[in-house]
Amino acid sequence: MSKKAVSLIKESNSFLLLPHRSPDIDSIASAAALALALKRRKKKVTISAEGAVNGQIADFASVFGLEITEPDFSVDCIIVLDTNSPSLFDLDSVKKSKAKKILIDHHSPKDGVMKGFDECIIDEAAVSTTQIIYSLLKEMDEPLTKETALAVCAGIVTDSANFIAATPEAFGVLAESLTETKASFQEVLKLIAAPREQAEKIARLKGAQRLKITREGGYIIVASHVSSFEGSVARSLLRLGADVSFVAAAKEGEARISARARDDLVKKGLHLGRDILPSIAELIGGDAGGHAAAAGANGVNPDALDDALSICVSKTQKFIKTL
Ligand SMILES: [Mn+2]
Repeated sequence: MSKKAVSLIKESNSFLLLPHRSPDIDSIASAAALALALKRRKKKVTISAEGAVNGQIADFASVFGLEITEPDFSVDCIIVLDTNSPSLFDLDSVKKSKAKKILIDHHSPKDGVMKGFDECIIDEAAVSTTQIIYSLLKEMDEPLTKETALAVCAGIVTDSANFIAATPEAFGVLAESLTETKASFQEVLKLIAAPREQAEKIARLKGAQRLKITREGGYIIVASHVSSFEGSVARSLLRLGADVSFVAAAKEGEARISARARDDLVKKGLHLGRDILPSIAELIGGDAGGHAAAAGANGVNPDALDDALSICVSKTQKFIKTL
């Protein structure tokens, strides 16, 4: 863990915490755990994020007495959380700010983006960014509170896809957090339970209806398209039986692809965020990144999505042929 990051944090009095665009539980929980610790130290903290903040995420923040507001870049220190993709936060404003800049993330790093930061704490082995925050708070000698524990655990449960991608270290952090603060796991589950909206259920069903199936070497690769909830749809397609799924979502001037892969292919070396999705980033006019088993791409060219899906599928076939 970075000593320099800890001293940058200790020296600063005002903070802007930036979870990524349309924040998920891990990024808002990371911001929450850090914000609570900083506030205990009487520091001024604002949390801000690009794009829409859904009701579940706003509710999550409000449980901790926090709010997602307009960004104030004229602070002592800016901390970007859970992303190093320039399309997922306002990199230009971060760069222009005179603040000290810290990046905390568990996705595969992008050198170009990291150059803009004074310190980067990147741990790809961490299941969630909250797992990194847990270590950081320890290094800051910050006592673990029940609220912090709940936020840390929420990030671990959601980003490990309910423990499918969990590690012994993540289980360790979970057990330690709950034991030490006498928080219960049911409280964590209550915090992250989201009644699935009708729109998401429809997206999942339409995603399944529009499937294109490709078989390669005993594996099943699927591609589909919806108008939103592409991550949820990509996940649900693995549960239906696919080994790898690519789901595109097109809006006017906006193109997104979400991809998921089963663990056995990942163990054999498939890395969606590093080897598959970056190959279509330019085509859709944006960038791509993520983990081996879960990755995404964002761009501005929805007309290219069909071609992009085909490329993703054929790249995956190529990988399977090497096995
Ligand atoms: Mn995350």
